[in-house]
Amino acid sequence: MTRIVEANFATSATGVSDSLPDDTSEVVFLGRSNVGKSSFINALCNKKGLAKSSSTPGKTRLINFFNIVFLKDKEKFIARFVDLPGFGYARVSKSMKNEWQRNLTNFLEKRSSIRIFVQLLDARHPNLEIDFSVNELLRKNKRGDQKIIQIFTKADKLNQKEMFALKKDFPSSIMVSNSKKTHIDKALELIFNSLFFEGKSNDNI
Ligand SMILES: Nc1nc2c(ncn2[C@@H]2O[C@H](COP(=O)(O)OP(=O)(O)OP(=O)(O)O)[C@@H](O)[C@H]2O)c(=O)[nH]1
Ligand SMILES: [Mg+2]
Repeated sequence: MTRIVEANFATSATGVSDSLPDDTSEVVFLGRSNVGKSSFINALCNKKGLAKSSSTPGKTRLINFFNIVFLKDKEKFIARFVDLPGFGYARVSKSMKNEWQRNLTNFLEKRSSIRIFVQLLDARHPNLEIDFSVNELLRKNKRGDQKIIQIFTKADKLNQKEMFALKKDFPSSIMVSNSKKTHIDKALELIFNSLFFEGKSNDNI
């Protein structure tokens, strides 16, 4: 079993230029505003309030870095989690929105320490245009040493029939609930293995 034994906030940045030195492998969490990125980080780390979450979309406005220590078979592994502002948040001014989007895209393309892109999608809305375009952007720009992992959040909001249909459409994705803590361990295992063990294996999409 893999566990996160240490998780601490490191710093915030607005883009590549004021980010930490890129000396540690990073897992970035991205997706639409309010999809549950910050809550997912807290669930993975089993640490409430580590990343600030809120029912108001647009809570995370900066790029937030967390120092993470995994423990697997008595061995420690070091990484960083990166909580990003959400895409597609409407209630900010247009110029601010464009600047965010540009900064974020620039960060995803230029930040050399990113190893894993964890793309989060809302289990209730699996086919949104904005998620497809983010996925396109990632696939087009990702380097050979980078992977994309797709995870659906808010699985607790689906009934059995809806869950069955989602699994049929996305057979290799993981469906988690941050509030009910379901399949968090499965997601953690996938992230850990992709980060440290799988070499250049395929994305889960
Ligand atoms: N029912 C349910 N609610 C969730 C889940 N994950 C997150 N939420 C709720 O969704 C809201 C948004 O969660 P955040 O973690 O702040 O979302 P975010 O993607 O970080 O949002 P931004 O920082 O605005 O981009 C909060 O009210 C959470 O409690 C989940 O798996 N199930
Ligand atoms: Mg957030």
